[in-house]
Amino acid sequence: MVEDEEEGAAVEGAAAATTSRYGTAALIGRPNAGKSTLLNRLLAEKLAIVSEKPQTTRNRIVGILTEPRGQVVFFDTPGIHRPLHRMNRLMLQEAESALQAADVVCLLVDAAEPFGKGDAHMLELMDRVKTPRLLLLNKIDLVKKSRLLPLIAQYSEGGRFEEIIPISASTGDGAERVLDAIFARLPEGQPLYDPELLTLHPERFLVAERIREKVLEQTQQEVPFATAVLVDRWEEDAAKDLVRIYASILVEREGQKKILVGAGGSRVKSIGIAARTDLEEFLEKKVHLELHVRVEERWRENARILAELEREARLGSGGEAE
Ligand SMILES: Nc1nc2c(ncn2[C@@H]2O[C@H](COP(=O)(O)OP(=O)(O)O)[C@@H](O)[C@H]2O)c(=O)[nH]1
Ligand SMILES: [Mg+2]
Repeated sequence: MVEDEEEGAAVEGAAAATTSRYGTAALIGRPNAGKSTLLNRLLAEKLAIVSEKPQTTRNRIVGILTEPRGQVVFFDTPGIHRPLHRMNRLMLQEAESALQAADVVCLLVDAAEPFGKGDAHMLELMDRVKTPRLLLLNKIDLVKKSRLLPLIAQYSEGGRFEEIIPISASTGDGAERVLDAIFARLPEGQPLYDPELLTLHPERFLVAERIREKVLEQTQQEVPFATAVLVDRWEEDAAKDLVRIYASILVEREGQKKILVGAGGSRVKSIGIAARTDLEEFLEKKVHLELHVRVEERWRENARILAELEREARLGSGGEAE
């Protein structure tokens, strides 16, 4: 990681008034608990893609929050689940390494769902973590207050959690308390990153993710899980203030390709329109988007393709792809 002299000085100046804290916080939990929704809420920016389908997040997503009191680097992680493919095993590694690296661990639980085996497994995992742990009971907008109290009592047993905070990542309820609880547990230190920096991922990864989000929105059953997006080409046309993006949507079988393309190309066209609208807002310029659906048999087991996807997501110093 490169440190920039001038930026470092600016950060110090801004933070001189109060004690500054710096550290990392991991968002951990089962698929669909609301980790990515919370990350976006805390950053007040849509960084991680969100969907009602489980296993939407496949990589560790880094989001940076800078306030006068300091800087938190968040790790949003893939949900902890039973891995069926090589890809899913890599997803679990991403979650576990975030768990080990963090200064504070936040376990998110969907409070609207009954406690199950998966939740018991999460608690076992928490028992192996040495860092301060917070429990965030999410989706309280869907839960009656009378149901919340027994849940809090249940999770208090064992004394694993330093705080139990009911939240709604969707409405923002409880978000300030979460930040207070995290900052209180971070070591003192100077922020490492430019306060303007939101993430360390290359822009083309964030773009591929947003395209994938539209695929998730517009497909059902096994198709979302069998899909990956790769940006093949990215051409800036400065004269027209336009960017041309050519991306491939990978599927595993011809049948899935047929579904994704749709009758007369209607579905991929509709995905393309939704993605272009979103990307124009995100990149703040006109976007020309071309999507190409490609069959890559068993790509979720294919080390070469997984490595390529991993490379795309790789953390840089932010901004452009290297
Ligand atoms: N009602 C409600 N829905 C939520 C809340 N947080 C997340 N969701 C929804 O739950 C689903 C999964 O959210 P996501 O952030 O992708 O979960 P993740 O897999 O843990 O990252 C999405 O449909 C979200 O809109 C919440 O606080 N309240
Ligand atoms: Mg997620």
